Amino acid sequence: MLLRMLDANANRAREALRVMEDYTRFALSDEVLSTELKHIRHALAATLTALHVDGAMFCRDTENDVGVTIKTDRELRRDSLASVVTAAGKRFSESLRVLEECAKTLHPAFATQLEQLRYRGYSLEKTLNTITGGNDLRQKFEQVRLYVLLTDTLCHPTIGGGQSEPRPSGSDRAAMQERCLSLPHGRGSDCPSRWEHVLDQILSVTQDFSLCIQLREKNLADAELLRRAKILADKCRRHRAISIINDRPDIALLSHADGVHLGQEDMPCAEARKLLGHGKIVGVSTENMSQATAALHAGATYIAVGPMFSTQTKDKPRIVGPTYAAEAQQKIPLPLVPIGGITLDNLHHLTQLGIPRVAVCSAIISQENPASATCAFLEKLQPSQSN
Ligand code: TZP
Ligand code: MG
Repeated sequence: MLLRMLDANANRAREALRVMEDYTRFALSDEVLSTELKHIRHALAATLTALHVDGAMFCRDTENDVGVTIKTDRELRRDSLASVVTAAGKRFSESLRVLEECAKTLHPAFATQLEQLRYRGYSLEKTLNTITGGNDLRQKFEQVRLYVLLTDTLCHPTIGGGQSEPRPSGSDRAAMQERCLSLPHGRGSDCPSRWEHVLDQILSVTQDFSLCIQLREKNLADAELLRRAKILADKCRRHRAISIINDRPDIALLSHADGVHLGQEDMPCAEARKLLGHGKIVGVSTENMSQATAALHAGATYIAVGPMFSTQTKDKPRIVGPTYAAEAQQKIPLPLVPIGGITLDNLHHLTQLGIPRVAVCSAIISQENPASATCAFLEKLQPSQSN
């Protein structure tokens, strides 16, 4: 009886390890995790051999096993590869616990070794859960249709202080103006500045994960950048939009934003991934297929491809155009974000390639009415599959 329990649980543990190892190796290409799983597999094999579990196979009686036909609905259905891995993690710790308890009656020293392996399995299970959580973020990013780059100085000058914005009334308004004037540049933390008004307008349009907002500020002091990043992350979270911080993984982490966007000269994607883990979005700017392929292998969540058209927003002499977007769309299995000079008038060059999302800066934030510009873009972009 004991031998049959040992045999069945040794098989369960080995199979569960194989599932996790193959997932980390083939789906994640994660060398560190797949190596750790391989080590656990070898250590388990050594302990089982020492316990003579291999010989327990001769007591196997599958034909008369009453458990073979007992299956629950849950066991027969897995929603995704991630849930297959989650189930494998649980199966591993359960089977190790049974092996450990059985080993106590045979050789208590081996029970301790199995206990250690069970603990290693727990931390791997936790890591894998974080990673599969990261895959959820990727799925969330796939719903994005409009990616807006937000820079205060590029916002329309009338916003937040001009005639087009509703202003606070009466004594509230006077008090707020006084506070604003007493602070450097007339703006303070309790006095929303232009970028914040624009953000509010854009976010007011929809709450269905079709928006992603990137905070793109190149010349701010770190403290101010972090303050704005926290505001952005918080507002996006409340409006079910994705928040991204340009250039700075540290600020993305501290502000609890959803991720970071990196250019070719910024921190390399694989290093940022080490810092942020698998639970954050990492986007990478690319302008050719070799950069796109490198970003894929370095663990990017999405790639930006551009510039598509001529742009005043960034000094980019070489326009790569929709031809590059089409090739990347065909060959790179990541969400793609065309960027650079995209307007309502040239958007069709990208949508006709079947690309469902674009990144836009001036065509939204430099408009007098960013909310209606956002609506106009969203109307022309194909709706998310999951909606
Ligand atoms: N990277 C490539 S083009 C670009 C960036 C940040 C600027 C996009 O701005 P716009 O105003 O939509 O052309
Ligand atoms: Mg950058």
